[in-house]
Amino acid sequence: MKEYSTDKIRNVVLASHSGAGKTILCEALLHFTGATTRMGKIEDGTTASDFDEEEIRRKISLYTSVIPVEYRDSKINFLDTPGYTDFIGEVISSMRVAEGVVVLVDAVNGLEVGTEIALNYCSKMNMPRFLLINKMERENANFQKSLASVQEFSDVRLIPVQLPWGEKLEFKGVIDLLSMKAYKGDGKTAEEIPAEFKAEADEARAKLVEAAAEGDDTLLEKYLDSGALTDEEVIKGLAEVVRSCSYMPVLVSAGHTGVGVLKLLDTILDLIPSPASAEAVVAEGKAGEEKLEAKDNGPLAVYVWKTTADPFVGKQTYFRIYSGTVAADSRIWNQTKQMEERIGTIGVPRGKEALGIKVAHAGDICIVPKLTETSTSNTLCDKAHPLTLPIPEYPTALYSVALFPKTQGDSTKITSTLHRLVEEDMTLKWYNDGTTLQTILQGLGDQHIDVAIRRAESKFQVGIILHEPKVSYQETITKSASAMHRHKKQTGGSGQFGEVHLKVSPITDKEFEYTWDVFGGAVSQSYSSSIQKGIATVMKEGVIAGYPVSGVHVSVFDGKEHPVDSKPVAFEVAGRKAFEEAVREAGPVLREPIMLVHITVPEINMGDVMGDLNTRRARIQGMETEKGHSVVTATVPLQEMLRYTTTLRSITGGRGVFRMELDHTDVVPAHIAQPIIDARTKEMENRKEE
Ligand SMILES: Nc1nc2c(ncn2[C@@H]2O[C@H](COP(=O)(O)OP(=O)(O)O)[C@@H](O)[C@H]2O)c(=O)[nH]1
Ligand SMILES: [Mg+2]
Repeated sequence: MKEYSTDKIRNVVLASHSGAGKTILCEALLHFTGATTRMGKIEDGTTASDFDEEEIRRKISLYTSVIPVEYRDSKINFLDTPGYTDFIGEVISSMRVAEGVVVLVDAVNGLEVGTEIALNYCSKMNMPRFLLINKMERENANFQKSLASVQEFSDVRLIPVQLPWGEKLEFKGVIDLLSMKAYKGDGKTAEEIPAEFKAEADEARAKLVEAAAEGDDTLLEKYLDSGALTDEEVIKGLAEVVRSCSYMPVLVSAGHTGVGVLKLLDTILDLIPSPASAEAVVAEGKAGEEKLEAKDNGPLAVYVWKTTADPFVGKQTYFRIYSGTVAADSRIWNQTKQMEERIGTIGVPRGKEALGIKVAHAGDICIVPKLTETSTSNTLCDKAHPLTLPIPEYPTALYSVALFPKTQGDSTKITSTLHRLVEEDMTLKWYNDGTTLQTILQGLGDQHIDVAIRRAESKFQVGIILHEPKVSYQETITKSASAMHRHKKQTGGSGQFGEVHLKVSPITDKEFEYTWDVFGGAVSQSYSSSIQKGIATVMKEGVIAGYPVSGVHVSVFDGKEHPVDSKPVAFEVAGRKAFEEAVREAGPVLREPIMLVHITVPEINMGDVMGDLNTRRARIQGMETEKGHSVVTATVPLQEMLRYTTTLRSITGGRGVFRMELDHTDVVPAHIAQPIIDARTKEMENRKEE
């Protein structure tokens, strides 16, 4: 592919609710700019964006694809993102490396929840944005209604820069308010605005000029004096109000038929900043913050926003150059990993293809194969001029599953596979739970986990079984108790003898404490470490329910030894048994983790959310309402929160979010603890029978 200089590049995210037509829009953009001879179809799995086998199978986008579109001597890198909430991480990573977002709505459905979420991230990340009302040719398409549904939600004012030339089956083209011309079909040729739309267009144009005048003071002055601006001034002013996120231009299209697609490109080139004119990014350098402008001769600063590992194709690293240039056959310093990487070939990604180039310029998005250690969110730079680029904030993964290998062979591969998966995806985490001895994978929802597991199975050939994770309960005691145990085996051969008397008492400030309080030398203190060893085994394995014991003080206060038969192992057994018995006598209970949960939901869902929390043993700490949103703070046992992601989504239609952290542990109420204890007792009995 041709090389493009910084001012000829645009990086634009396509974001919306799933199904608004982003992927098909990309097909149309490629086709109507002459890059492809025909448009692919979702139904046939033939689009440039959705090339992954899982995407083809599900007929939805799961990963961001880069679709570069060459037009008017420039290149627009479209980042086609998935719309489903579980994959919001892909949208965040894409926004991180783009200068603008085109937010789509389906002209029949209007604003949908996935689009609300995309708009919220646009605001959070300060992204210049367009609203594209798509599928205008559909029966029941309604421009005004769709526009109103977004305006009601958006904190940025909408300003039409186009009007639809007809609607539904009559949707012929777009009336462009920037040039005050009408464009039929894909929009190659301009014609006069049809008479029946003239008045409406004049009125909309007046509003557009007024919005543009807000762009800067001289424009405003001129506008107030003369009541008019030239076409260039309108574009200049609008570009400014778009860049400052004061306004969101509104456009129309039907990706499917190609109507409006070229005018979309024209408007992007006019109004969305190129990397050269965008805000400088702030990197962390040796001597503090450094502002980086997208310039070829600036210090090298490259951000890795996406990586994919594939055992057949190898590793692919997608990066965005913030400053400097990257050439094929060169070396680059990975500042995050503190190591050098070799760059062989570089390319411009287009779906699954990589179109080779020799040099990539500041502002561009490229792909390199076979970087060994580089993972998503790393910064690459010049070793002599170290820089670290900021990483965006991702939602925390709160949907957990426990993973088990299907076969012995799988168990050896699980760790390395999980390592690969989380390296690619900033919203996926895994760890081994030391208490429950389970391998836990955490993601944003069941679909997210499902896709990750399928990826592990198909790409890395690892068989995985999923279970609901166990909560890491703890056993503890509520009162003091004493017990003794005599371990005696003195029939035939060498004998064993050890007797231990001990007392357990609850403590709150420590997990465990041990004291040797034997007076008069009934037992030699040299057996103390063996006794402790016996106790430690029980502490780990638990007494009543198989969970670790904590919050116990043990005092060994008496015992007996035999001059010949006493040996360490005998005292270890005696210590273990005595401790077990003492714990059983000391009012043992289970403790559970209690989470501090913050839930944000639309105000109208508040009642349902509270009602549901009541069934989850929640204690409400606070409630606030602000701008139509309510925030509930509550402490809730972790056990009750395991599948809350799914519940909250269904109560709020996907609009609710929550986060949580460990607050404290508390005693599990008897009616909940008993079944857990019973299950454990049964399990132990079964084990004995085996
Ligand atoms: N009627 C109509 N259907 C469309 C249009 N664009 C896309 N579609 C269909 O809408 C569905 C979702 O499209 P897709 O591009 O996958 O949406 P995405 O999830 O936003 O990427 C597919 O069945 C498309 O064929 C359009 O302009 N008009
Ligand atoms: Mg898609």
